Amino acid sequence: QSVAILGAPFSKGQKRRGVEHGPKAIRDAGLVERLSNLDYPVHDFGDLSFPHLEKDEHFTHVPFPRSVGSANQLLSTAVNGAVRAGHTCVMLGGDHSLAIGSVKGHSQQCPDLCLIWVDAHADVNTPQTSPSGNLHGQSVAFLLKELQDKMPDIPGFSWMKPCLSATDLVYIGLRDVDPGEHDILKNLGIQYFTMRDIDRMGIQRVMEVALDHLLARKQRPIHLSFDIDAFDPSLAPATGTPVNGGLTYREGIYIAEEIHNTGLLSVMDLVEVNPVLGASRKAVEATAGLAVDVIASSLGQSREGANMAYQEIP
Ligand code: DIR
Ligand code: MN
Ligand code: MN
Ligand code: MN
Repeated sequence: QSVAILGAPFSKGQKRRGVEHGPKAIRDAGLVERLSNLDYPVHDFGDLSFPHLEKDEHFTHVPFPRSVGSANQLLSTAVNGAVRAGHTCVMLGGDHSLAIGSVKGHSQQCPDLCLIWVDAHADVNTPQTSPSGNLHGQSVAFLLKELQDKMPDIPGFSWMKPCLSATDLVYIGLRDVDPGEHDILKNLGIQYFTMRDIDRMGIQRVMEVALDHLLARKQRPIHLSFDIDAFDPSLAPATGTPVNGGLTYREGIYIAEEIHNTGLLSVMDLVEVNPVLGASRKAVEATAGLAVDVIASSLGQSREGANMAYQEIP
């Protein structure tokens, strides 16, 4: 198995500039070198280039709908191609609206995929429930079949049809959920683990229940969508919407290791690293270095010191 890295320098799913420099920050933190310590070839396909749209008026209070729509359409084609070529795909954001195209492109190759969303936020607002209007807080609403009748025709998204059911999704790390999002989580019976659940159950039990929920019935490809703001802001300060009380370093790495250990990781997103928002160069390097650690652990870097070679021994 080989790994494909796709950079997605895009920021118009939210209002703070700088997150488009996330892919460069994560590469500068040594991503490719770290992955080359693992046992498979790594192909860095560089950054996608997204067209700049001159005219892109708000849709109700939602900014940049056409820019977000067209960037995601392009990304979905790229992810689809990388998976079709046999790669495990790592998408470097950019803001979390990019998960729309990443998951959609993945689902075109793997229609039975399941989604693990690691985030302080649920990102399941519809334009109607969204307090901010920002599309990075609405990605999951585009993906869920159950919300199709709640989604208006947003300019730029005519290509996008939902591809997941509510039972195909698990959240981990939630601690800032909008009222309309909470209604959706409850009404659709979505499985989620808040930071409070992690406090109560421990991360080991959370991962056991989460993976069982998605995989017990049948083994299927995993899409991991990891928002760096899932981590505590003391560890990941360079991000647009930090929320206190996040994942510890060890909890975040444990999540990644357990997903690796399933052998089913097919595509992962690492999003919302914003190097412009770090208070210092050290803060930016810490955040980007953490992103590299999560990606490496998801792909098989082990704290035990051994790598995948030993897993092959029956
Ligand atoms: C908020 C913030 N729920 C919104 N969402 C963020 O704008 O919909 N997601 N920051 O990562
Ligand atoms: Mn997010
Ligand atoms: Mn978030
Ligand atoms: Mn391994």
